[in-house]
Amino acid sequence: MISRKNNPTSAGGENPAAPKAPVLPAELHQTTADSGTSLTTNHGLVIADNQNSLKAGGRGPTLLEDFVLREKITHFDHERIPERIVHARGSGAHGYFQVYEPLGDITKAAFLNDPKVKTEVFARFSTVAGGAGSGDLARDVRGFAVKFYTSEGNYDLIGNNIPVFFIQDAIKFPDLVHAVKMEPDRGFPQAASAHDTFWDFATLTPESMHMLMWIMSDRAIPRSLRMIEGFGVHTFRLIDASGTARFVKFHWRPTIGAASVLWDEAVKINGADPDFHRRDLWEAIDQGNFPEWELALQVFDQATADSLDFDVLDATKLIPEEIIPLRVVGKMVLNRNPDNFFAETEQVAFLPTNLVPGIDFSNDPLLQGRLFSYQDTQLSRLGGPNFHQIPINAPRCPMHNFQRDGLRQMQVPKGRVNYEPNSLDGGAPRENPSRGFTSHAEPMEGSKVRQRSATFADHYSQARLFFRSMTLPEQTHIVGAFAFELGKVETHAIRQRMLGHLALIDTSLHDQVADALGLKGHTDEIAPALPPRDLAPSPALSLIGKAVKTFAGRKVGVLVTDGFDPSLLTALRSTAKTAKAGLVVIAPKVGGVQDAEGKHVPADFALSAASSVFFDAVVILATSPAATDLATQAAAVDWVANAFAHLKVIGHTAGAQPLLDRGGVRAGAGIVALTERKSVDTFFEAAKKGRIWDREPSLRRPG
Ligand code: HDE
Repeated sequence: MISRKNNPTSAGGENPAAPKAPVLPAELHQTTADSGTSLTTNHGLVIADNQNSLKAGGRGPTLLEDFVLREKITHFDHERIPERIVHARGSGAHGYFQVYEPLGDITKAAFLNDPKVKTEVFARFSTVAGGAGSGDLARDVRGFAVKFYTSEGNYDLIGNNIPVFFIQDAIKFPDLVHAVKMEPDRGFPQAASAHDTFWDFATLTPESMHMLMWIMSDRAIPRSLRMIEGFGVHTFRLIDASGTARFVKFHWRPTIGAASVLWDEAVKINGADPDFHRRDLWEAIDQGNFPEWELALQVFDQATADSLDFDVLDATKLIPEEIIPLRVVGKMVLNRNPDNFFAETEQVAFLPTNLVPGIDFSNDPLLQGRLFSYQDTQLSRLGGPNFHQIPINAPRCPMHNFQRDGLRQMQVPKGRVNYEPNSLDGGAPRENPSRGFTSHAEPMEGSKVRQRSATFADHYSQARLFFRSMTLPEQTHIVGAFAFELGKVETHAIRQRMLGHLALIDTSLHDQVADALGLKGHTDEIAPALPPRDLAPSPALSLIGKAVKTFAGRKVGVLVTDGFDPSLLTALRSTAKTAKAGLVVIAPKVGGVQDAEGKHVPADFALSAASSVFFDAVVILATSPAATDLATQAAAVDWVANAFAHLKVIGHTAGAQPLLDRGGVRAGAGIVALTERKSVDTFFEAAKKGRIWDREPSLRRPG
């Protein structure tokens, strides 16, 4: 505060000799013009004072003349650009992709043919429905977009963590997105499908049934962005050097396995740390635990496509791995965090039209619409046609053409030739039929129609296939999700309609949801375009069924109290390190505790700041008096009760019992008494297997 006493000019009138109130500690001021880097305006003028605006007297009005202030504030006023209409909330990282062996038998794409080459990539993961500031744990599909900066130009594989989509034709996309986003009159809910407009649209759109099953499954609430699968969704084409085209479906598989959280956990994580996924990705990369995915392909020819009982151009269908197995072809490693979130993660512009020779589109009508949309959206997001010059979007290979000028042109093209053909500049770029991109010459004929192919008409069989491929806990979670979402819907008729669809998908699913809602006998009769068929289940679709038994990339939270046994913490630390897992020490207060040997042990977090929902398994190293005291504290009791309710493995000392009792922890599978070194191994062995699913039926039922 500048007081009147040391500011004698308050009554007006200039007094340059008046003492100035210090604003910053002296060492933070740049004291001499020549030391260090000088702050400048955007035009290079060195700034002498970045703490005070130019005023008519120390307490007088600010002068319009203050161009330094005006430049700074004007720039600030324009710092935001329109967020993405979908996928606004995203997190990105740099890395590389490397193919395991040349794929010349199926594609001529250069980056898929040289195992020595590490192709630079930038990946962005996102939720779809919420705004840029929404919570990470929304029930939603996750975007999985990868830009490969190849020697032949940028290739963008823009997929999701779910292999199918809500709609079959691009013309329905604006309706779908309007329906799921905030309702237009009230502006809520944010990042949630649990509202009337979404379920109204979905229940009137039978083609969405298969995707609804995935969205209501655990896939929509991942444990970590490092633990999601990715899918190209559409059928694409690969072209080999002889020009032979084959169909392909793209898959990404995380090497540490795919995993999800429970819905109750998701809700709590969103409150305790809305940046949970973004932070997790950042910290993993920062600590050198680089996330990795293998790229796998389902490659098939036209005859195989014709033999399938659905249309491969229909994005609401998947090809079970049991029918066309995955060929694992390479690996992506994300090993560098962005330097600047805005410049990179926000400004990255993915385009399904970014292709390289050897890869091509199919006629999937959803994909065809995307080919136009992404380019178009960048024009308004990034302010004009030169967004490819932004460093994160620029190709790493040479790029030459005669496109010129436009808003935000950053280059200074030389010479008088800006057209082709020309004879004035012998060195000017020319088309190149031998290396250039050519579209697959697919024969075409047909009438110009607005029509949905009859081969797209089965909306229920694969929804049924998905449900029946799930393990029991996964099926129960789907029932719970439907019950939650439909429970939030206000219009009863919408619930009835959805029950009608569920009855077509699977009778037991329908009955369980109707029961959870308390709405038996409220089911609409729905006449399907085609009656659903029983297809062979695909166990590969189950997350639990194929869970990787590992604790790598996971995190254990260790709650310590005064007087705890430090040898157990040492053993936990070293085993966690060997398991490539994280360990976080939590104490009642962030200042830490004194161990049994009287040594001060610092804490990473206070109990109140590190809810047990952040961890994959927990340990309580408590003495009996400390546990008795903690048992009177709601935060500690919740910590333990939540870990138990979220089916986590819990390691504990004998002294922790009073707290365990208060938290309702019952002895049984996954509750490991920690006594000496060996018991620490037992704890990690149990934690590796993931959640204790058998505990769940006794703790919650859908509804
Ligand atoms: Fe997108 N989608 N989308 N989408 N999409 C966008 O492009 C669109 C679809 C996907 O991290 C937008 O640059 C249409 C399917 C991802 O920046 C926009 C249709 C799949 C991302 C757009 C679809 C996706 C987007 C918004 C139906 C899975 C985020 C900002 C025809 C295969 C990429 C932008 C990133 C983003 C349009 C359907 C994935 C508006 C019209 C299917 C991962 O152009």
